[in-house]
Amino acid sequence: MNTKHSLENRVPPGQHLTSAFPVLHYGEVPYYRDVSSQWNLRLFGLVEEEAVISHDEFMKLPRRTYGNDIHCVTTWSKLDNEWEGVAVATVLERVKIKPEAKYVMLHAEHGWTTNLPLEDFLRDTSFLAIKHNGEALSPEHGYPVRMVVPHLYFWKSAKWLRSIEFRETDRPGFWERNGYHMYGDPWEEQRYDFD
Ligand SMILES: Nc1nc2c(c(=O)[nH]1)N[C@H]1C(S)=C(S)[C@@H](COP(=O)(O)O)O[C@H]1N2
Ligand SMILES: [Mo]
Repeated sequence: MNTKHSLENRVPPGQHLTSAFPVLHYGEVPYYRDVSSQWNLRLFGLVEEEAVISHDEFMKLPRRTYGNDIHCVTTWSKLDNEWEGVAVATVLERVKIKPEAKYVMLHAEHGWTTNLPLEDFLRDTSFLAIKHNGEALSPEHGYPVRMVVPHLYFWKSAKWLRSIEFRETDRPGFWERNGYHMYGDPWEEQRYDFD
């Protein structure tokens, strides 16, 4: 197999490659003066008992390394990212999810949200990132913790993640209310969902 062919298998339709790491978001980058008192992660909604994981606790959770490709709906893709982060399964050891839960809403700092099916959140390629390419996430890329869901367009990968809500029904998050697709599969070019 030549390189061109194998690259085509990694670059979804309508995407082009970049080696840069563009910064894209709505609103202001949060800067934490004292991250251990200002950041925690809350798990709520359809769980037996809500949980809050403090920054100090989160940083002590076992980590894994992940390698993946990311695809932004604005048509750039960046291959071969190396990340360090915490598995979704590790975070979920803190709560018991009720059987009615079918969707997740990710809530970021300043009220930004994005929605996805629970089963996509639970994939073992989805994780909560702390480092990218060997360095702690920069404030612009989501410090201290961002979600990474590499099989969906990158807008589902909430930066500055603050809480995870388990829901029975799907509800549009921030960009989804503004015309982005409810699911966002890059291989199906599920970019926008205007009428
Ligand atoms: N909290 C938050 N997370 C966000 C966004 C945002 O506006 N706020 N934008 C999303 C979009 S549209 C993209 S493409 C990626 C960009 O991540 P990057 O800036 O690290 O490349 O973050 C996603 N996560
Ligand atoms: Mo995006």
